[in-house]
Amino acid sequence: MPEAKQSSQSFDWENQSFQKQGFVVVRNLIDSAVCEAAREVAMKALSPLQGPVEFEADVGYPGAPSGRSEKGGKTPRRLLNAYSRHRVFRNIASNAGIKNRLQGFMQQDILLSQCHHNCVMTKCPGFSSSTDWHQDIRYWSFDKPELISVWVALGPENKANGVLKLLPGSHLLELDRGRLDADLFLRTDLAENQRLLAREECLELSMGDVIFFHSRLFHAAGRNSTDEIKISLVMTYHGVDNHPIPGTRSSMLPSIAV
Ligand SMILES: O=C(O)CCC(=O)C(=O)O
Repeated sequence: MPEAKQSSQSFDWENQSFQKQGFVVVRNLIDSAVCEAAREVAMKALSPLQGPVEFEADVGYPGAPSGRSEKGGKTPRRLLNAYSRHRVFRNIASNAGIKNRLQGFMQQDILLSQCHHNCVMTKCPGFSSSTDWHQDIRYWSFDKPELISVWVALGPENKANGVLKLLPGSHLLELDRGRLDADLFLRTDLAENQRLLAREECLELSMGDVIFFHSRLFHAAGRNSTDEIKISLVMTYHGVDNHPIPGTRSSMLPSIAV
């Protein structure tokens, strides 16, 4: 089969899978040399620590130190503003393999949000937290809840170091408010939610693998129980026709045509 035909068929398959499951994993999409370079930039930004940074202690998730002055309280959770930090991150953000897929999934031209994700997740040994089941859209404000996050593994990701877990198809669910807790995490004490959680998929990743996931897809992640940091670049995109609501956190910085 000619290569062009084969790749358009695999794009169709990815598109169908994304619409149905709310996510797609593309293996080995980013060159390992590019990933190594991005990882090195991230490691340099961690020591000495270059802001802006979100600390584990700031979010208070399970396992996080209780304050910045506590033991481990200066453990970074993410390096913020990845897009403006370094060209290696900008190059990945505008990678053709990422952009073409996003345009296919959204059926329109896309913009990168500087307000959401746009970060390097740095899941550190020792004091990292776990993140309970949530939809990213819960604190975001756009005309439509149609955004896609792109998670680029800059090293191995597995159960031991806190890989992402996803609930396939959950981007299509309309759940009653009572199924979520005060902070809009999925309540795990409810039988109907436990049935949903039985669908959990945990996707082990290698350097250069990319997950595309819908902003309404429920996802969670564990702690890093290894001695090695886990580093991932995470970017969020929306269609050019889907605008942030003026005056909200989602509109604080302009989105970028990549
Ligand atoms: O790596 C994690 O703890 C999960 C991060 C996450 O789901 C998020 O920031 O939305």
